Amino acid sequence: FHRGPFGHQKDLLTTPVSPHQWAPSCGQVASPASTVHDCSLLSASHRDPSEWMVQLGELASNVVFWNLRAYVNRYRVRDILVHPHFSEGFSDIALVRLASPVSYNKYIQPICVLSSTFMFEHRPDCWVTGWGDISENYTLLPPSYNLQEVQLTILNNTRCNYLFKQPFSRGIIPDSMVCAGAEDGSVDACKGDSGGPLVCDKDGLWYQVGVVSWGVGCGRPNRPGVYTNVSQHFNWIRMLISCSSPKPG
Ligand code: 4AZ
Repeated sequence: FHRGPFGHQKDLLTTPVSPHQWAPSCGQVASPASTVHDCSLLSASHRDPSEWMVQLGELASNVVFWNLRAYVNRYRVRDILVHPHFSEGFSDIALVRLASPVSYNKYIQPICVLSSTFMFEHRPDCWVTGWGDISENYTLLPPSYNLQEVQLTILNNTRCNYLFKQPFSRGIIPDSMVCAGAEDGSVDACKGDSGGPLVCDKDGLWYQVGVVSWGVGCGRPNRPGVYTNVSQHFNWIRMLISCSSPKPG
């Protein structure tokens, strides 16, 4: 189990990302959006588009002199496309298209997307990152300024629906969503992490498997985090990623 520099804080769900762990391969981990294409980022559709100012390559959210750091880049948003099937708990995914192509560097890299998540189930090398709350019980404290990360596992939907059924509800996880975490609740995303990526390393390449969407609290036993299943939206993503604006008229 990987721990960041403050990993002794066992009561917290996530630990800070340290820059030396930020080793890029095919795809890099970013939050609350991830680069899937030269001009396109993935996020959650329940994020308010008017909040958006795209800043890539960031680890700390409290840095004022962002433009003094060589690896950080800012981009204007061309448009934000919300999935047509989006509703509460379904297809919670949005494509943020940028006005200009991203210039990649050591810390800003595109992430890969596969048309199936099957191969990532039960693998130990999946991670979620974000600047959201570090515990359901710490919501009155400001969340960490440093990007947080935690290693978790992908559950299949049959298992996840079984867990959510206990003790009274019905299975509520559709195929457009995927669950991840730990059945004992020791690791999870939390409020404010929404829109960020759930990524898995396979043979040295990073793949985006999920987008942080919702949960029942954070870090509760038998209540894994619920993520948008990115692979289920593969064709939608592929159809819409582009760098050029549609011609007027
Ligand atoms: C949220 O409200 C949220 N435990 C995101 C993830 C989880 C819970 C809440 C998962 O943004």
